[in-house]
Amino acid sequence: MEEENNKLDRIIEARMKLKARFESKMEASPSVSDEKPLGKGPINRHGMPQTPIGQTLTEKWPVLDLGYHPKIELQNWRLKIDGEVENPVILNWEEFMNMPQTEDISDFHCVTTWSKLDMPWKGVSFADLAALAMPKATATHVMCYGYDTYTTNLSIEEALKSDVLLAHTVYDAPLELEHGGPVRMVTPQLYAWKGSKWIKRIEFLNTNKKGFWEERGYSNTAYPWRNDRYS
Ligand SMILES: Nc1nc2c(c(=O)[nH]1)N[C@H]1C(S)=C(S)[C@@H](COP(=O)(O)O)O[C@H]1N2
Ligand SMILES: [Mo]
Repeated sequence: MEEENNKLDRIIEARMKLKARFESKMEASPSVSDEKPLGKGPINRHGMPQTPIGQTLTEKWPVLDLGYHPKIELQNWRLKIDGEVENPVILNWEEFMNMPQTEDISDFHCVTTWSKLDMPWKGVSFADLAALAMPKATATHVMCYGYDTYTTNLSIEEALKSDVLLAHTVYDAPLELEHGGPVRMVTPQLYAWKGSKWIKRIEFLNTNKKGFWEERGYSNTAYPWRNDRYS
């Protein structure tokens, strides 16, 4: 019990350090700082128009991926966090589920122009995982890897936003295989391709590298309210 409390204290302390280190970059990011975010509808939880420019709302939840749905049994599931960090870690399922759990309702914006609102996710926040591994002062970006060989890159200040989760549950049920179960990342303030389904590794980088779609002309930054789809 005491050990559990110590672990939680360590994570909280590390989170505060990370917050202090990235706060100004997070505040300068488009979803918070843009004077005229592009879109329509009521103002959402981030202060942005609910429907980003060029998006259409859908009730359905399409499946978009490379066509291969890797089935990982929970006893074989691992999440590796490495690269430019003080404490590289490999979490198994039990260790992952013993991390602090976060619930958040957020919107999902696919670059192919559909958006799905108010998805109730549950999982471990990226910020808590980053706090566990503690990125070195030189770290600026992350590369996320899926079990299907997918990769995608994003900046640490975007990944640290409080609604970025490694989610295992949605609509009160375990995340289905076709949507990236057992665990996928979600990035509600960026286009959804920045959230790897079937996530298996988060690599911290001291430079920006391109992932699968980024290599093929998609944007490095992927800001929905800037129509920032391609580079
Ligand atoms: N591992 C992995 N993650 C992925 C993809 C993929 O092909 N492989 N596709 C991305 C794209 S382009 C989108 S729009 C969303 C789609 O998530 P969904 O199939 O649950 O709607 O997942 C993203 N994450
Ligand atoms: Mo997509």
